[in-house]
Amino acid sequence: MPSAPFKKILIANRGEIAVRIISACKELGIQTVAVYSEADRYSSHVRFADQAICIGPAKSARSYLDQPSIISAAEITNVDAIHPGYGFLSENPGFAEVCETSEIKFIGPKPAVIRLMGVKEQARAFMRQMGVPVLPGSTGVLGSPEEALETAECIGYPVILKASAGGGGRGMRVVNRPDELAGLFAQAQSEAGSAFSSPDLYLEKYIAAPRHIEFQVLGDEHQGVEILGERECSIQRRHQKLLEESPSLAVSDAQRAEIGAALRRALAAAGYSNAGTVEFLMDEDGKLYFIEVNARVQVEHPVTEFVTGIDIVKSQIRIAQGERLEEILPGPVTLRGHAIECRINAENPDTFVPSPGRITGFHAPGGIGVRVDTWAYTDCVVPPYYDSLLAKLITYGNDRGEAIRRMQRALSMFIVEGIYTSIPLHQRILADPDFQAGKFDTNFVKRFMPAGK
Ligand code: MV4
Repeated sequence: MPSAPFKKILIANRGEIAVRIISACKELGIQTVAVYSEADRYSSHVRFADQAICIGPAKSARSYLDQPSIISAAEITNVDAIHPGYGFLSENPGFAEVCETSEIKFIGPKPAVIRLMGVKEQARAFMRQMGVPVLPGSTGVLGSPEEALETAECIGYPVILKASAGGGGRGMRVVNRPDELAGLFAQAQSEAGSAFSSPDLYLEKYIAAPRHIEFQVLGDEHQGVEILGERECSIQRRHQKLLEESPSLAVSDAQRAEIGAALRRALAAAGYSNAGTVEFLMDEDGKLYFIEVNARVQVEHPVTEFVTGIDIVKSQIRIAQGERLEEILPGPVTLRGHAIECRINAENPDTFVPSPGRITGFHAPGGIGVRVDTWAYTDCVVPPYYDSLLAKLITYGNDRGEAIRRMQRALSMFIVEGIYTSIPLHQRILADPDFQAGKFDTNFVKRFMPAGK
């Protein structure tokens, strides 16, 4: 049953995460195949991989999302496995199935598990049954606006309607009063129907000023599960995270242990194998409630790597080779020190308008406790077709204060010329007394927006 070690992996992604996955493969002695669109011919992942294949035009739908092109590239190069990174095909159960049929290992959970976690209402029901705290709300999909009204009366307003096939903040409606419900239900249903595969809705108690906290997990193919602490991801704007840290100042040791134990049971029962993230909202009383699972590696995984000393991407690959967590991990998981990540985006720091173009000068900081994950270099071109993430700057310190000061000095030594970046916004956030005191929720970044938006 445990498959042989991989000789060659295809990376079905681009940008910094493709480079990150190539790094892990190099350290494991695994050959790599990059795929790229016509817009990415001169991208770093193409240069660093052992082989590279152009899979189509710039538009993602015709390249990084084009399953036949990617499978063909995998077959031509005779790879053993495909690493999907994040975004694109990473949580597509159909693609995971196609890989299986083509006898290529998909580095991720089994298709049925991806599917369960992708149907948000089912993931919520599963977690509730397993004793993980979930928000008061509907049981199963809402059959009608009348049923929604009954449930809302039961739990009290405000409530939030969510698309079962949604996630990441799309297709949600906050309902403050009973008379608004029918109208918002119809809106949410039609939006969900056209944006996602299904119009199914469910309902939860609405938390107006939550913290967004997520637990990093690793599951192997033998029911082994480990919890790698949590990340604080409340510093975001319009569901785009800007800064993440680990651990969260708001999570107590007792809470971490309690949620961790429940998640170990739940994910082992689900047969979860791969790296994954379990998202929670923390209410004003400091209680944590499950909201959804991300069945992939995440952008912000390096903060967890710093505080645990565990290489999450290498772990993903070794899990997919059939190895057990006991073999992969150096010992019991412990958290030490504090790590912060700033997402350096190619965008105007005041308006958030994307800023593609040529980078005419580039210098990344280094030194103790500093890590830069990037695909950028002097004279590279940031294409307008994809997300604007240029680099991730991650700092580690013995405590949060040291990690913050290290981030401030590293930002001051980060040079990107020729385009706008979010660096000045990060500097304003880090200098904010409330940020420094750890007093913030998901509304924090609004104070830096011109019209408070
Ligand atoms: C919520 C919520 C308040 N109450 N659910 C947005 C992303 C998606 N994963 C879940 N989201 C939210 N769900 C209840 N019951 C507020 C949000 C939310 C949010 C969550 C995490 C990080 C940033 C956010 C920004 C606005 C709304």
